[in-house]
Amino acid sequence: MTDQQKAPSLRTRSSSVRIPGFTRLSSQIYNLKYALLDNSTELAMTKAQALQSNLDVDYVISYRFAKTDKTKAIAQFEKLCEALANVGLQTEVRNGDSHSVLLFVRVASDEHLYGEVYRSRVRDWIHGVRAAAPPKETREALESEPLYEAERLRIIYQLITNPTSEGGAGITPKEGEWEGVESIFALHDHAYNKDWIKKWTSSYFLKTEDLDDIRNRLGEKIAFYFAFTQSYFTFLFFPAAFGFVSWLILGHFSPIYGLVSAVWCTVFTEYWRHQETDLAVRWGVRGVSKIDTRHRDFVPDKTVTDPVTGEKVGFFPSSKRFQRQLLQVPFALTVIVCLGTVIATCFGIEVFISEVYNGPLKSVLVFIPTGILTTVNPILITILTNFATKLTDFENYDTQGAHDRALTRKIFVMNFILSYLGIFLTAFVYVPFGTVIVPYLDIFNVAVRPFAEDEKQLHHNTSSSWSINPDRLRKQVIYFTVTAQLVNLGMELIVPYLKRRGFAKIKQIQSDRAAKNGGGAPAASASDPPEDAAFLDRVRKEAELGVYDVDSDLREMVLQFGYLSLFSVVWPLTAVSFLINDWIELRADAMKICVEMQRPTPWRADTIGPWLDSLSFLTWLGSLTTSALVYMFYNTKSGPDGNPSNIQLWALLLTVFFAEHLFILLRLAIRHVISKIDSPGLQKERRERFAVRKQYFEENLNSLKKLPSVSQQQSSGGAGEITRKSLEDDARESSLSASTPVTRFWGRQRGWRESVEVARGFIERARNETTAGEKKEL
Ligand SMILES: [Ca+2]
Repeated sequence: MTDQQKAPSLRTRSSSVRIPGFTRLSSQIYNLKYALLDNSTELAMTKAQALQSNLDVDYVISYRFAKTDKTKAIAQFEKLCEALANVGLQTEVRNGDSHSVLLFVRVASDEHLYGEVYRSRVRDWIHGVRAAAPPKETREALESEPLYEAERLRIIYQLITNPTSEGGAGITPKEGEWEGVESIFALHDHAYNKDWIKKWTSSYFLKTEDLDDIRNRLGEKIAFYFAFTQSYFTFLFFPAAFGFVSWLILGHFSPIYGLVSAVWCTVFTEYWRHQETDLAVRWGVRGVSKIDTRHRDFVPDKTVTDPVTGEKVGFFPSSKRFQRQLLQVPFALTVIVCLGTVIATCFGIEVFISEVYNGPLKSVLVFIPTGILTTVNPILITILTNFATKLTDFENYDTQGAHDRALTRKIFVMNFILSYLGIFLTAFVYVPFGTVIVPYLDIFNVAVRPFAEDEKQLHHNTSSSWSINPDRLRKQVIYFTVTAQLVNLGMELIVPYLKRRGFAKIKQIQSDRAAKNGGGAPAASASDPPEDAAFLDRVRKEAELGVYDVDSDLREMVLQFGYLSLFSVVWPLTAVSFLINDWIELRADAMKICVEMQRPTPWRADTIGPWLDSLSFLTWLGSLTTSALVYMFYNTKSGPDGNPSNIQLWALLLTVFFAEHLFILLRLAIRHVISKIDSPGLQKERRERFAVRKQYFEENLNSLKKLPSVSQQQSSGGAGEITRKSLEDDARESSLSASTPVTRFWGRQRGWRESVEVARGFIERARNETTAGEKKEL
């Protein structure tokens, strides 16, 4: 049986693996969630119909005028419709909720769309995203490579939002003159969504075809998120199994587990790097991240002529940008100081209350730090994120890609501190220096003084009898890897729902106020044509939904990976928890996109971007923390006793240094091995490039074929018997006629046949001499 024969039978077997009972449950959840979204009292039949069809609508533009002057709003809306009509879009208007208008947009003619598609594909070809130029005939191009839904929606979205200089309508939602344009969104395909959720919740594994489906519907950027999470999930099986065995046999802080975990993290990171390329080729997007779209808020210093293209372009000196980028250092310090102070203070209070303080209300007071963290941190993060956005704008990047990368890096720094600082404090401050520091925590007396009945309770067991709690580190890791993950998952599904309700309320108040000023407005649905009522009701609800941000989901996964690479040696079951969590996470995120968010605009991507760098960084840092943790805790079965003299600083540094170098060697080796793996995507790329080369080669050779080739000339020109006699005649002849030494030298033999003939003469003569010599010797 060949491999090809085997493949289909394997596929049918794996797809028949279904989770009993789960399919029904999942579709019930979907219906329930949708019912929450939809609280109208219309007949179920019409509602079902409204969910089935999008009536050919490509995009909906929500235009809000609650805060603008009426005549100004009308003038601006007229401008909006005109701009859209100019780029070949047909418009249709309906009444929206609370002082808004819904503008439905679709492409006026297929011919117009095909033109745009062709333009987009040619642009890709010029940028090297596709190997071959698309066929000149658009019909032919679309037949050989049909338009997929995400491509169609992306091209129309770009038609609406691209600047007029690039052939778009130049609509910038919520910005500048288009402030009234609240959102531009496509309508959900509910039939597909329902199938999607049903399919995913009923199968254990996602296949590449499932990811292709996401790519076709929601675009490559979102597909990359799901592909990454699925890859990570599949990889988790090994550390989960190994972690479980190691938890049973090896215990905590096992150097063997630490080593295996470091190898695994490296293999995963490098494998993903490889797979990313493979998927990018499979989806035909390799190189799209290199197509630079101009950053909208870029402010050039001056205009210069590009030495390469000869075009006039805005220029901002990179030395000046570098000076501005230096502000990242004080920014990072500010982040560390702000977040670090809050986290360290809460940490101190927590240690003090749970381990030093022994007065009344202890069980309640231990929640003080959690309270502070959950209230202060979100506020701090909002402020710092604003700061990061302003700083990135100030750095003035000329391309959108560079801007996004710079912002992501800053956000990663913030999240890094938020996620890991607590555990770092326990492992590297509390444990080694606990006995030195804890007595100073008496300053937190102030916090609990009102509750204490006498002085003794405040200093119950400091310094003399106090010893560190060996279980604290493990408990903390378990908290972050189990409890916090579950809380995150819940928040992800609940927060958008609450947010939606909150915004609906605010808008209601806003329009109520407007109504008071300008007289009572009728309900939005009052002017609906009866046959569209259910559909419009549904569109109004989708208009209220949030905008999906795939980066926040990616960030969540990368930070989760961080716990595994940095601290899983503390608690080897970490991967088991993540394995379960991520199976649900993948489905919950799909559900979130379908129900809680507007249909995302399908953007392209060929990588998970700067998050890949974060992944590499966390893997590298993991080799440091794991070796340090193993060194500090391995010998003490019950945990360290907290005496700093037990930990030799030089030995710790040596261990870390050695482990880090070992890690770098290991990574080089793994990267080398993985780069040798061939994959269908890479084969496809090579095949395409070969086909292109062959095509050009043949096209150019066709013109050459008219000329006779050198060998033909010789065989036809040099006809006739070649004898030594004729050669000698020729040589004599040429020596007479040729004038320069060079032409005489090269004129002795014509063509390779004559060279062979002359050489044969030499060789034969030589053999005769040697045989003669041999005879003499005998
Ligand atoms: Ca998520």
